[in-house]
Amino acid sequence: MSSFLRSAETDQKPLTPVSAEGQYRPVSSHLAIAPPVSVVIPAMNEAENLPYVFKTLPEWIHEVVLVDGNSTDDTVAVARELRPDVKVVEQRGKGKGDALISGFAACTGDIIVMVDADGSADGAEIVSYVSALVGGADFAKGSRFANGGGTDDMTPVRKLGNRVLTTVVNAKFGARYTDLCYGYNAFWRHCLDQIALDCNGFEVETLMNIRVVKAGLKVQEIPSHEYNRIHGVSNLRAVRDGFRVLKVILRERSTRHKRPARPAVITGEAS
Ligand SMILES: Nc1nc2c(ncn2[C@@H]2O[C@H](COP(=O)(O)OP(=O)(O)O)[C@@H](O)[C@H]2O)c(=O)[nH]1
Ligand SMILES: [Mg+2]
Repeated sequence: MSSFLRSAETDQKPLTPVSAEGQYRPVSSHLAIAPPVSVVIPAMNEAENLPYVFKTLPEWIHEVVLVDGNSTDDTVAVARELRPDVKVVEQRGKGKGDALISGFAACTGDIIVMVDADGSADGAEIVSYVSALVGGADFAKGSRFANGGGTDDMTPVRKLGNRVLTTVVNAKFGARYTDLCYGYNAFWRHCLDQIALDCNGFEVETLMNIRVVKAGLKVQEIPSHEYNRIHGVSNLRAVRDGFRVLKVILRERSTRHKRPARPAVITGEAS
C-alpha cells in the first residue's frame, strides 16, 4: 500500500517505473502507484454499452472483472472481444448486490473500483478515487451531489428518494454523505473483511456505505458525474428498490454488525 508523488516541475525526469516492492504504475503526470487496481463491472444485457465503458478505462488498471448477470445478449462475447484479458464471472444468484459480491471475490488487486456497465460512469474519474485511497482513505465514495459532481440520469423521483434516504442514514449512523445510492465507488480490498456484504439487490451501495461508517473506516467523497445510460433501460424500480434500501437501513440500525459465518464467496467461475 504505497504511492509515489512527484512535483509538477517540468524539468524532472519521467517517473521511474520500478520500486523495491515492484512495479509503479504511472497514473497521471503527477502520480504513480504501486498497488494494483481491479475494476469490477456488473453487467446484465449491456453488450451495446460495453464499448463505451471499456474505452474510458485507464490503461494502467491491473484487471477488469465483468460479472455477467445471465445476459441474453452478447455481453460476454463483446467484453472478450474488446478486452481479451477480461476476467468473466458468471453470476449464479440474482441482483446487482449478488453480482458485486461475486466480482469482489474474484479480484486480485489491492484496490477495487466498482463501475456500472451502462455508460453512465466515466472511467477517467478512476484516478480521483485511486488518489484518495493512496492518500489515506479506506473507502472512496462517489457523489453526484458534492461540489464538482452531477447527474444526467436521475429522475426527480429518484433524486427525492435518494435525498430522503441519505438524510436518514446521516441522522441514524452519524455519516455526512451527500449521496447514498450511487454505484461508482472504490476501496482497499481489506474493507471487504470489515463490511462482510450479505445482500442481493440495488441496496448494496447503501449497505456498503452504512457498514463502512459502522466499521469506523475513513471515507472520502469523490465528486462524480453520472451520464445518461447510453442504450437500454435501467433495471432499478424506484419504489420497490427504495423500500429495499429502507429495510436495510432499519435492519442495520437495529443490529450490531456481525460478520457472516463465511466470507463473500465467488459464485461463478472466473475464466
Ligand atoms: N450482473 C448483474 N448486473 C446487474 C444486475 N442488475 C443490474 N446490473 C448492472 O448494474 C449496473 C447498474 O444497473 P442499472 O440498471 O443501470 O441501474 P441504475 O444505474 O440504478 O439505473 C448496470 O451495469 C447493470 O447492468 C444483475 O442482476 N446482475
Ligand atoms: Mg444506470
